Amino acid sequence: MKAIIFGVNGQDGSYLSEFLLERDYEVVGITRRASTDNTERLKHLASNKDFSLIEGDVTDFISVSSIINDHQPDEVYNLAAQSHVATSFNEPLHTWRVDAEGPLNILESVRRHAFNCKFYQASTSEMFGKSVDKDGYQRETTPFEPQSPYAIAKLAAHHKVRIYREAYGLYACSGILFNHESERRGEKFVSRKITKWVAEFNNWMGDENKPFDAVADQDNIISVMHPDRLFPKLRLGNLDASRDWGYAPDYVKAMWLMLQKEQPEDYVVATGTSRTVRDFVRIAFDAIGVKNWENMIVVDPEFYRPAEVEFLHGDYNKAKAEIKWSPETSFNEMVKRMVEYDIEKTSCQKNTTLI
Ligand code: NDP
Ligand code: GDR
Repeated sequence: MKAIIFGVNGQDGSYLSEFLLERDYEVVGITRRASTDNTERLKHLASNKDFSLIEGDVTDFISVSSIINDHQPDEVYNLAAQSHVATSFNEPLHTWRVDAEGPLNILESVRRHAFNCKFYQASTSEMFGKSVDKDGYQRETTPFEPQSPYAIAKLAAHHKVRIYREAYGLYACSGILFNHESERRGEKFVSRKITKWVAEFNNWMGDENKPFDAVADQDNIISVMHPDRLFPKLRLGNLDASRDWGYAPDYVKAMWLMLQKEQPEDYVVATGTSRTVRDFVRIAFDAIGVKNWENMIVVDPEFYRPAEVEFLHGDYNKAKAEIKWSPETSFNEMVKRMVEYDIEKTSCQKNTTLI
């Protein structure tokens, strides 16, 4: 089997590549041209003979249609996106081109050149926006009420997938995935921003300041033992936003399972539990044994959004019943893994700098 992954060098693309290679797929990954190397998450796959990378950009129909025509894949996964919600308010046109026109370029290329191939689109819980069913969940039937240029572009793509399926009979489906994080998460998303800061803070404290021994002024944390040593506080936006957070390696399995069904359908992929950003911060600090974490953060309006999605809580019962998918990694375990990974990574970087 041959799979093409657009957005292969992102968080999900790297895990999906591993997942498919373990199942004896040939994987062709598409990355857009960058002036410096943007394949950090894929380094460990470089020597795999079944894995190759080629340049391509989803906004360029010629590039996309040549790739589909030349490779004649069995499955195509579109994970490529400008995926940062806050950025979409500043770059709405770019977001539209990548997140709405990009999927259309792929769908049309598949229809013209590889009609029998199966197509997966990365849809998102952001499409629900403010909309929640009376029982407090969002599911496949919940009306969409997007709150950002990102969510609107993704919703346009979501409907295009449905149209290509219903009008042309293409095997095309969308996974409506709720937030999922990992050690490979981009550093601008709140989860990784928190775990990276907590790890750096942990390493700054060092063994000499443990058990925790520091005071805080408005912007900095000050070592009691060495008052000349300062560490800038963690600056965050809305701490009350609530997200249904899962673990990315669990979620790429759901993408694949969807494409193994006889008939294409859309599925919600979530954990069924919702937690606030404040909860995330608390659990991350727990991992380093710090309790008085409220003194360590500053709420900074710079990180507020012009419009916010306050509450996401997914019902994944359809996926559980029809594709036998359930989340495997708990929220606490995921946060702990991310903090531990960042502690290791940060201390290695510190050592490298010293050398
Ligand atoms: P990432 O931001 O980590 O990855 C997105 C990828 O898309 C990157 O590899 C990026 O490449 C690539 N890309 C951006 N623009 C283009 C372009 N014009 N042509 C080709 N490739 C492009 O996102 P995730 O891995 O977290 O998410 C994967 C998909 O799932 C995205 O579509 C996202 O919107 C969606 N999603 C994610 C969720 C999550 O919680 N992670 C939840 C629901 C949906 P580059 O490195 O060059 O920027
Ligand atoms: P989200 O993820 O917008 O849900 O989109 P993000 O981690 O950016 O924000 C989650 C929530 O945290 C609040 N927040 C902050 N967010 C960021 N980035 N930085 C901060 O400092 C900060 N402080 C508080 C946000 O306001 C928000 O409420 C992610 C992306 O992966 C999308 O591509 C995907 O579609 C959705 O998840 C499901």
